Amino acid sequence: MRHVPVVVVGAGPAGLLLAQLLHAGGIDCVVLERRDRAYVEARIRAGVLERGTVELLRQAGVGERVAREGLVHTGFWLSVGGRRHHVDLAALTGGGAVTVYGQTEVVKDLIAARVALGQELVFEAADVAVEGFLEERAVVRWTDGGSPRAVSCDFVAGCDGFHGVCRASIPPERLVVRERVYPFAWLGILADAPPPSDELVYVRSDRGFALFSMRGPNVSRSYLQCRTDEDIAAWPDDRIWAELRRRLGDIDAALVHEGPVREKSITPMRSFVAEPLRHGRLLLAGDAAHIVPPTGAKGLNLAASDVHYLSRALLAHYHQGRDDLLETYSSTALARVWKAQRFSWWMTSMLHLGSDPFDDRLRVAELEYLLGSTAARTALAENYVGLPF
Ligand code: RFL
Ligand code: PHB
Repeated sequence: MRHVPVVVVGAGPAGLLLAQLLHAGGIDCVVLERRDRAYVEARIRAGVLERGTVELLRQAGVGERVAREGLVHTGFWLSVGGRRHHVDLAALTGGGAVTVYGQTEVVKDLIAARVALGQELVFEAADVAVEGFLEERAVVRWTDGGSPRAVSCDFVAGCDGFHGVCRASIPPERLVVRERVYPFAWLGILADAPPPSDELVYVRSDRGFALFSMRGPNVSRSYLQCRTDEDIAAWPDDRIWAELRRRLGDIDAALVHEGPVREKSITPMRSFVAEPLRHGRLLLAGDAAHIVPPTGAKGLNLAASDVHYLSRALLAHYHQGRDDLLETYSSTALARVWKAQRFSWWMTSMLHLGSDPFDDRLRVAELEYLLGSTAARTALAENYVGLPF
């Protein structure tokens, strides 16, 4: 059986970025992806990159397009009860900013780079199975166009997202799972229309949360808080635009520009962490190990910070014969994951409308405090631009 140093399961941002960083460090790997290339490149998800994530893309050799086309945002808006308040990220964090650049573009850049390097990337790898990761050698099996395939490896990187096979292969008694499922969801649209502002607008209104984001000066990405069992068929485009305007309030409603809706979907909201991230030769990274609700824009950035710690640990193993970073990978990555969990939970609770009147009134007080306190806004800004890796 062929032996490779590392098998990466999943060609999302975590798996592709890890493969690229390992290649830059002279370590070969095989990347196995269940879907086809077109599907992976078209999946619309995150849009806000922390500085550390942009820097990691640069280190991985794919920093050029994001530097050219990414929109640097030095602030965002909080709209509360119809009035907008500015959060000046740069002033509050001594020059901090985020970059608005679609996850789709990140994935396209990473796939193009791997293909250009002639490195192994298997799309439509079916029935991936991960075995022997607590033994001398791990073995990964899959089927490729109906033919069975297998490789042995030193390490398996489980980067196959929340519904992947890697976490599911770990005996449940070895995992500690902590989870919160929220009683609301997001209805998201991507439309060919300019966003209402050149910065993101997070809205708390008495009709629920809304978010106005973008993928470029003429492409808006907007979200509405909705029920978890919402029927998307009950939301024709006109109803969505009208609701977005209502949540933004009378003063700003006219800023909402309508345009052809290219994508429409409903996203459930969940906080989830499965610990530890290492099980012998199997190392989990990104959504395979943890999920945050999207309100804090942290999911993709956590995938990037996990991969930073993991690539560093694997390269130290191969080049310096040291395993201390592999041994501490889980605790190091999780320390940052839990801080982002706290922030994402806090942003989500503060901005969404709940069902408990007391809790809802507390959230309004929290927002009023935030708007009136530079200290509180500094804590928000520091977390939003991203804690150091
Ligand atoms: P992914 O992207 O889910 O990739 C996993 C890959 O593994 C493949 N796979 C398998 N391959 C082989 N065999 C199997 N058995 C497999 N099972 C699965 C899948 O096909 C897929 O290609 O996980 P990864 O790489 O960890 O990346 C995580 C991010 O995708 C995710 O955290 C973010 O999208 C979350 N997120 C956001 N994060 C941010 O940092 N900023 C944001 O602004 C932001 N906004 C969002 C978001 C997620 C959203 N949704 C749809 C949940 C907005 C939304 C609406
Ligand atoms: C997005 O542009 O998709 C986006 C932006 C900010 C968030 C979540 C999603 O907090």
